[in-house]
Amino acid sequence: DLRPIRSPRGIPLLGHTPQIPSTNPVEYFGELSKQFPEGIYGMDIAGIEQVFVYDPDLVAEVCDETRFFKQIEKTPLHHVRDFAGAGLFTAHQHEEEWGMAHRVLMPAFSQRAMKAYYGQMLEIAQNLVGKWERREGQPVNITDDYTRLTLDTIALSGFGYRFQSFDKEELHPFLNALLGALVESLRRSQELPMMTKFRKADDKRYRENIQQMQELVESVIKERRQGKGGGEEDLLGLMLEATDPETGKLLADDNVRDQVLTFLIAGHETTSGLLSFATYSLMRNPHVLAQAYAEVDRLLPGDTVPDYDTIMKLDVIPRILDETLRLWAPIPAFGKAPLEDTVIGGRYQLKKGTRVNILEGPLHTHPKAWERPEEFDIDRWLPENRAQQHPHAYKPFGNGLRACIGRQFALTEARLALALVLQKLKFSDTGDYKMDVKEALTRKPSDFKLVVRRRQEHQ
Ligand code: MNH
Repeated sequence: DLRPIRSPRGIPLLGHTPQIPSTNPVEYFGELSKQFPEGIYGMDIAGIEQVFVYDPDLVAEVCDETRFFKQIEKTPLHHVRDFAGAGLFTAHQHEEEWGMAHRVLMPAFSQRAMKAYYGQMLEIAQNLVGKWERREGQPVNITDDYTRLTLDTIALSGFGYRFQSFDKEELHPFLNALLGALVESLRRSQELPMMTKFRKADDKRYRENIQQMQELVESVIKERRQGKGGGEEDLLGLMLEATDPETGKLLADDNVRDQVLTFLIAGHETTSGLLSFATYSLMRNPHVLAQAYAEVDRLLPGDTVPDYDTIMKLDVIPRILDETLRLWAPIPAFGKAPLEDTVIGGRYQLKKGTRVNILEGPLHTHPKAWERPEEFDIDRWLPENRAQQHPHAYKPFGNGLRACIGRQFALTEARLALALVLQKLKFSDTGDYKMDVKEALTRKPSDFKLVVRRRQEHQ
């Protein structure tokens, strides 16, 4: 009882390529999903047949690792390899580099390991709050400052390197180079290769941006080799000194470089987006904000400096983060491909290697799995309600072996930052901000400003 996978109307020869917007393509894919309530549709983009899924039961099949894997070819990640190489995020499943780095680094990302980074996380979170306290009554660019926070945090706790982003008015040039490179790699994945060849000036800029990022990484590694900063136990220490238990080998130097760049990128973009969307959601849901303030005032009265154990006792703030990741997943889609020709949902045929995109926006709001899907409701994440959830309707950290390795890191960092911010500050939205999402590989609110004030009267 096979059925064709339906598609929006396209153009002969060009397929759907011309209709994909150059900005926020995933948002566009999400819009299209409304035309296909069966939870799946297909498109032909730049000569590649792609399938989009968001029905939770279809997603459950695509997340079955005996049948599907993370394929790099035919996805934007293929181009991201131009700068992230065989780092964990962009490595092919069969590349030795993936297994080695995964085994060497996994222990460094357990919840227990987070205690070791806590001091550095706290120091940078205090820098953020300190900056905002000094801006009393003024508008601050929320997303930019959360980006300073997350970049400085991963660099310091992972590599013992200090960006000192809060000392500067401008964001670090690394971030400009990164954004330029990400945008170009995404663009390349959406056009025919012959089009890329014509864009000579863009190619030159692309190479320069990549070189700039790699130079920074080289200097991070060089500082370590000269014995400056960090410890043997941090990510960089492990990568330089730990042997892989399976092969008995050390990571190669050029792979260490790729991993450091991967972590600098993957370790900050997403968490900054999460904190920005969480702050936005709190502004829009004052009853939830009130719950968060009550929790912070109970666990962190006055000027109490939060310790690790207190952060782990938080309950409202983690549920705010869970719900934010449902409605505003910073990585809005991820790709899988069938290992062999297969059929999903008992009716949709997929050829081996077909690019299947899981669309998190439509999945996380699918009526089959979520009641009042558009409502920001943190009680969905109470243990008794969590237990009732569809097991494959929530994938903000991806799936399986290739799911996010940094999940505990991100959630620990975000809990702490939000707790400290709410302990000291209140926001007002004098500019009446309208959500304006910008997608690169991740998505974040663009130009999101709020006025910050101290909560002195509470202390
Ligand atoms: Mn993270 C993979 C989301 C924070 C490092 N991350 C993924 C994937 C998603 C994801 C989704 C899977 C992508 C895919 O299947 O192609 N990550 C997030 C989100 C946050 C996040 C939503 C914050 C919120 N990630 C972090 C942090 C780090 C990190 C923080 C590092 C400190 N993530 C990674 C790495 C991978 C990854 C590395 C690739 C893992 C692998 O394939 O082995």
